[in-house]
Amino acid sequence: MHIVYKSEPERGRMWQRWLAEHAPDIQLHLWPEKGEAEQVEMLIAWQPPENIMATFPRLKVLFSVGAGADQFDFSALPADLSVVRMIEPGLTQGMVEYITFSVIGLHRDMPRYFQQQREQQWLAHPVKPAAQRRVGVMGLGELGLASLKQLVAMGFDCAGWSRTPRDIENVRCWHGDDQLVEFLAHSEILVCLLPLTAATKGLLNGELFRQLPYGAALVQAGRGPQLNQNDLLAALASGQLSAAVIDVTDPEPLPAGHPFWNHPAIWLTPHVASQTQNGSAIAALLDNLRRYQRGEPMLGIIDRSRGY
Ligand code: NDP
Ligand code: OXD
Repeated sequence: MHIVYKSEPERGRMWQRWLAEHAPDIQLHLWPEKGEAEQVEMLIAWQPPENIMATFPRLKVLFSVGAGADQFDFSALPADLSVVRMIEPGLTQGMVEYITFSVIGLHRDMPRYFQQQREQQWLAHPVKPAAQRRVGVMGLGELGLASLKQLVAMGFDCAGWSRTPRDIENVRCWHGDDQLVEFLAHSEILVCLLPLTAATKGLLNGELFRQLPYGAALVQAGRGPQLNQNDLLAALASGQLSAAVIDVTDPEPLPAGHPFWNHPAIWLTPHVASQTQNGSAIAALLDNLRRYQRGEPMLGIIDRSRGY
């Protein structure tokens, strides 16, 4: 089977060596090398080349090297081309770490204490037990579920929100637009792990913030365009929100002088909540390739009608 890889070259070389050892029947060509382009069935990329089908006339599958596929322009891809996103344990574990760290930091008032430290102020505030802290996770997919499992294990009072109904042990689940209000009322720390779709673009806005308990905090690790930045700043200024951990922005990077850079109640990270881990990802990818060869459904196929 012939595959072309078009992303970080170093990872490509590592994956090429790994496949040569573990799956010598698979030929991985590193872009711009294409092998015999008319033999190529799969492309692994963050951004595919223009005129993808003219370049690879027999292409069947486009793999995203990341967990999201919103970076692809679906209108430029033929309807029968399968688009598959990355699901791999290293990426999931990275997100669990980031969400856990963020929730604990917010739960334990760390943005406030860092500000007090800058002001040389020694002032203790009451510590709430985790069981009395209500954490709500938007998005109950691969990453939301794994993060909730850890938060439940730590004793937080957890809730989740998804598009379709879910049943998760020790997590109060709500779904759909009609149940969003109830879910938000439960979320003192709101975590966003939603994919970017027409329905989630701009969802984190002033109207939504007003439905959270007063003084709630936000962890945004989904995609930048989901957040209305001005509404976040207004909610922080009014006290409706007390703090925010922001990993994804629009644009990325933020321009110099953007108010998020120096905001005392915002922790900003440069889209590093989680990253595809080369070693575990190639094993997961090979597993998916074997499924394809056996004629079984691959894991992580994007349903274009849903947008994720
Ligand atoms: P999944 O596709 O596995 O899960 C998506 C979840 O979101 C599902 O539970 C789905 O509901 C829910 N959802 C989608 N649309 C809506 C909606 N309109 N209303 C309510 N719920 C909705 O995705 P992953 O968990 O793998 O990843 C989630 C996102 O995390 C990625 O798309 C990406 O944007 C982001 N990400 C960020 C990274 C970072 O470093 N910051 C790294 C990796 C990913 P249902 O269960 O009903 O289908
Ligand atoms: C991803 C990401 O989707 O890095 O993997 O955000």
